[in-house]
Amino acid sequence: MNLFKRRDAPKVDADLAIADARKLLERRMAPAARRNFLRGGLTLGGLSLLTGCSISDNEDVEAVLHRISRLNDQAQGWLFDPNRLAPTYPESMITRPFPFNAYYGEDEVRIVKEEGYRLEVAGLVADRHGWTLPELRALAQQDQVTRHICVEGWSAIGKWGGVPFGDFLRRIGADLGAKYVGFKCADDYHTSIDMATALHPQTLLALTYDGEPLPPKYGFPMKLRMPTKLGYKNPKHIMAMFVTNTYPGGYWEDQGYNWFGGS
Ligand SMILES: Nc1nc2c(c(=O)[nH]1)N[C@H]1C(S)=C(S)[C@@H](COP(=O)(O)O)O[C@H]1N2
Ligand SMILES: [Mo]
Repeated sequence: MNLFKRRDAPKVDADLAIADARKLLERRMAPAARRNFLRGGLTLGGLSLLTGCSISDNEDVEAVLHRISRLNDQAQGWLFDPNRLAPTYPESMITRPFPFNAYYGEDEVRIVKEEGYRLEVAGLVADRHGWTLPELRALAQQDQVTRHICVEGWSAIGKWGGVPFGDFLRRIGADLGAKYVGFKCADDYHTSIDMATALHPQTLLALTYDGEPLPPKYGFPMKLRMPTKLGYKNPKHIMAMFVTNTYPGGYWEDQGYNWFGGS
């Protein structure tokens, strides 16, 4: 249920947004209302009435679509089941080679050195000390073979290992009632996620790929791996994370990609 599916369409796509909003609204309607609704065509104007996102004279379509996207975030948040697990796969199904993707080419992959590296921890947490990689490797680890889905139209199965992120958040005394966890990366990437997903049992602070330390192209020294979210929500080369109640947005999210980004 993602509003904005195309990377090369920086402006939000009205048809996609309407189709998506329609699905969303239908789900929340009584059956009788749904029949009427399906008979009539849905327009941006109609949508604005239904969602309470009014299109005033000086508010452009872009702004309305943005508000619909935020409504979509809220609905996805409500629909997200913190106990439902994403599918896992046998190792024989791993996609080889696993695709590389970033907002730049593979020849520009950021090289982060292990020496001197410390994962910065900030915001609503009790213990803000920075973590070295050996310290993170000493915590209990978990492996998963899951599917990564990119909005650019490909998906691939991979194997990641690392620290269950919920364990890490509890360990650092994070405010688990806060709304967001944000991430800053070694490139100009940044993103943020909802706390329910941060605490999901399959959300991993991934230190390995296919049993080896995460190679630079897949995000050394670490990435956040979430099989319940689309590829762009999974930050690579994490340098800092913070817990906050202030909406942090993200690299693609600020350009119109849906923020919740669940798959
Ligand atoms: N730091 C950083 N993280 C990132 C990106 C990026 O450009 N920079 N791209 C995202 C997107 S759109 C995808 S599909 C995945 C690709 O991860 P992979 O190279 O391991 O396949 O990384 C995500 N995380
Ligand atoms: Mo992606």
